[in-house]
Order: sequence, then C-alpha cells, then structure tokens
Amino acid sequence: MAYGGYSYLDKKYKPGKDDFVVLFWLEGHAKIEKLAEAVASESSVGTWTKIHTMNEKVFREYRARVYKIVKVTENSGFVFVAYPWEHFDQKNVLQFYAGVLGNLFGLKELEECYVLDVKFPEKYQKQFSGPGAGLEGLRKYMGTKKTKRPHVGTIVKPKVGLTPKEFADVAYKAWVGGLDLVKDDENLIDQKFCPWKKRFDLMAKALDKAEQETGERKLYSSNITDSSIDRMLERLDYIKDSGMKMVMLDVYILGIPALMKMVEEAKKAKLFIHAHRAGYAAHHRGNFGVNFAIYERFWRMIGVDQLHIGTGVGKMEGGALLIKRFHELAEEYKIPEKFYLGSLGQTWIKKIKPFFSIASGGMDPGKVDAAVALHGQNVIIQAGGGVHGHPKGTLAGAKAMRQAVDAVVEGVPAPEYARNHKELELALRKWGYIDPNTITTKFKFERQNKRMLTNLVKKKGMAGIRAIWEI
Ligand code: CAP
Ligand code: MG
Repeated sequence: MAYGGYSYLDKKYKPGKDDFVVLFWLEGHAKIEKLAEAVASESSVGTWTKIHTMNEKVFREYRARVYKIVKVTENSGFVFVAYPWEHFDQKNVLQFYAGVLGNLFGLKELEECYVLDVKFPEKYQKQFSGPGAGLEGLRKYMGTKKTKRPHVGTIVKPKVGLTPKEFADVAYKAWVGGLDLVKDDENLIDQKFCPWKKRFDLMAKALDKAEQETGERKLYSSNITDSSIDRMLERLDYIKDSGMKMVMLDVYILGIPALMKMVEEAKKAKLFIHAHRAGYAAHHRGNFGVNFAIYERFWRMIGVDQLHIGTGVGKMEGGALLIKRFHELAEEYKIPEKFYLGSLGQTWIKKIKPFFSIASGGMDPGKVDAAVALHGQNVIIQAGGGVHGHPKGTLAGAKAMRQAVDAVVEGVPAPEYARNHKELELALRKWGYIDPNTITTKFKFERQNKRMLTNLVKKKGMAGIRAIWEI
C-alpha cells in the first residue's frame, strides 16, 4: 500500500533516540494502512500524487515512517509514526505545529483524527530553557519547602463584574483566611468596570496588609493576557516595579510566539508564571483533536511555573487516571508509556524542570482529600465557587479550604478535622465529602488490570481510551 505513489509504512523501523514519535488515532473511509500513509505523507514530505521532484535523499532522510499500527477495525486504529530529527526546524516550534498538527486534519478520507501524544527527543528539548522557578522555586519563595503542603488558592468570583475595590476586598479576605494565592479569572483583564492598573494597585496594597497580618507570603496572579504584546509588556514591567511576584497568562489563547516572548520577559524580571489553559478543550475533546498532554509538554519546555491540569474530582473533564498522567508530565523526569491512556513516555533533560500542577475547577474543601490522593501534595488547589459560595462568605470559605489542606497534611480525614473546625464543617455540610479511597481504588484497579485495559483499547479503539479517561 502507498499514498501519493510512495510508501511510508516501515514496520521494521525502530525509532532512534533523536526521532520524534507521534501517536495518532485514525478512522476513515479507507483501510487503516492507507490512512496512516496519508497522514505520514501529508505531515512530512508527500502529497496526493507521485511527483518528479522527489528524490532519494529527501525520501530517505526527511520522510515520516509508520512503524506500528494497532488495528482496531479495517478502517481504524492507532498509528505510531517516527519523524526524523532533520525534518524539523529546531528553533521554531510553529514548524512542528504546521507539520504534525497541521494539514493532516483536513484530509477528506479521515473521519476521525486525534493526535494522542508526542515524545520529544532530548536533543530537541535543548533549545528550551524550561521553568525559571518551577515547583521548587515556588516552594522556596512561599516557605513550604519543609512542610511540602499543597498550596491553596482562589479565583475571585463573579468572574467579571466586580469593581477594583470589591475585588481587592474579596482577595484580602481570602488571603487572611489562609489562602496562599488569589487570581484573576481567565476572562478578567482590563474591562471598564475593573481597569487592570487600578485593580492591581489595590491588590498590591491588600496583599501587603495580608502578609503583615498573617506573617505568611501571599501571591496575586494578575492576568495580563492581551492581543497586544506591548500592553502585556507594559503590565509586566509595572508588576516587576511594584515588587509583586506573579503574572498570569492564558497560555493556549496566547499562542506560542507571544507566550515564548512573555515567558522570556517574565523570567528576566524574576516573575513567576501562572498558566491558565482556557480553550485547550476545543481541540482536546473532539474527534479531530490534539491531546492536552502535547500542549502541556510544550509549556513545560517553554517554562511555565504553574499550570492548570484538571482535578479528576471537580467540574471539568478528565478522570483520575488521565489527570494523574498530566500530573506526572508536570512533575517527573521519566514518564513511562501507557498505551491504554494513549500516552507515550518521555524523559526530560535536567533544565526542563518540574512545574507546579494546579487542580482547579469545581473544587471545594470536601474534595481536598481526594485531590491530594490523586496529585500528591505537590499541587496547588484552587476553588472559586468553593470559597465564595461558603454559607458564611469568603473569609470562612478561605478558612475552610486551608483547614482542609492542614487536615490532609496532618493525615486527618476532613470530616474528623471538621469536628473542631466550624468553617470546614459548614463547607462539608453544604458540598459533601469525596472519600480519597474513591481515588486510590481507581489506581489499584489500574495496577491490577493493565492487560485488560490494553485489550479494551485494542478492541474498542478511541472509544475505549475515552472511557478510561473518564474513570
Ligand atoms: C474555576 C475557574 C478556572 C477553572 C479552569 C473557572 O472556578 O476559575 O478557570 O479551573 O479549568 O472559571 O471555572 P471554580 P481548568 O472553582 O468556581 O470552578 O483548571 O480545568 O483548566
Ligand atoms: Mg476561571
């Protein structure tokens, strides 16, 4: 079988250490081998027909090779493709997007095309500098290196609409209630009702006051995302000059070049980078899509310090097994392949340091035990509704979140801790409690059923993976 006159199937091929490996799910109205060839061709050297300009060298050195197909039906399967190092512009991430995440989605014989994962060779990683502070740097600044407790934060709600003064008042209550971090929401930037600078100034004052009163370090994650790089840079300078420590960027929405520029500047200014992933799911959840893990890998290489990765227990998509994998991609240096999750392995070079995972979206104090069972303690737990929706308001809500975190560090289940902590008690009464065993049971199930899960995926294809992603 061939596509456009050439064959890209090479089942004997073993990817070398400098190859890029990409895992696709494909389904369409041609045989899976043909679909695989089409994708390999379109994303590397080929086109729909034989061309006179192709030569031996181009085909040998720059083409993609389909080295493995896990066939699910005649017309669908998982396709492993290796791309040679030389194929890529090694200083330009967008060229990777244009090839591997580009034209192929439009091929008309495809009815589904999902890029599950990409493994980057160590050589490619060298062009990036990774997180400036990362997990360890943030812990050092916040003084949590010893306790290793989860950081805990809130998103001021309502998302948009409060005035700067109302906003800073809410934030102050959250900080003195015991939270480490207060952040802007993804869609709050510089609207008329809450101008960025005015909000920032009041937040800086409130933060100072809260730090003095509590004796703890506090962070404000200020959203500077903008379609104008100049405006983002102005705000970044302003933050730096004020002595505050963190910028927030909607990283998916920004796109790679703007993100790289802003990360570079934030690093120079010694500012931490809070990365919000709003928008990623538009690609991650469909039949034609790109898995979040791929963006996450880029963002780790580019160098964010903390990133939303999902919770496994809150309001956003993704079950425990999938979110755990995203957590590993943030925190580990060596990640083994897990085919049944559609996930390739990865080894990071040293400078691509771990960053802090953020578990956010539908969180409340009753979910803290479960979140820690999933992520471990190296996690930032954020709750918006789960703080400001507390029956006694923001201050009590913040206390309840912090109590839940303190409880988990002391090894006391939240319901027990709540007997002597009334804010936590009220929160649990309102929102209930998720037993961390519901999470550990899932991991145990996974450990004991790897073969079964693999077989399920081999039989059901992407539907099997999607089912496992929601466990
Ligand atoms: C959470 C949040 C965050 C989500 C983003 C929201 O608010 O502020 O943006 O966490 O999702 O707007 O939904 P709540 P993710 O705590 O009130 O739910 O972290 O999955 O990227
Ligand atoms: Mg939000």
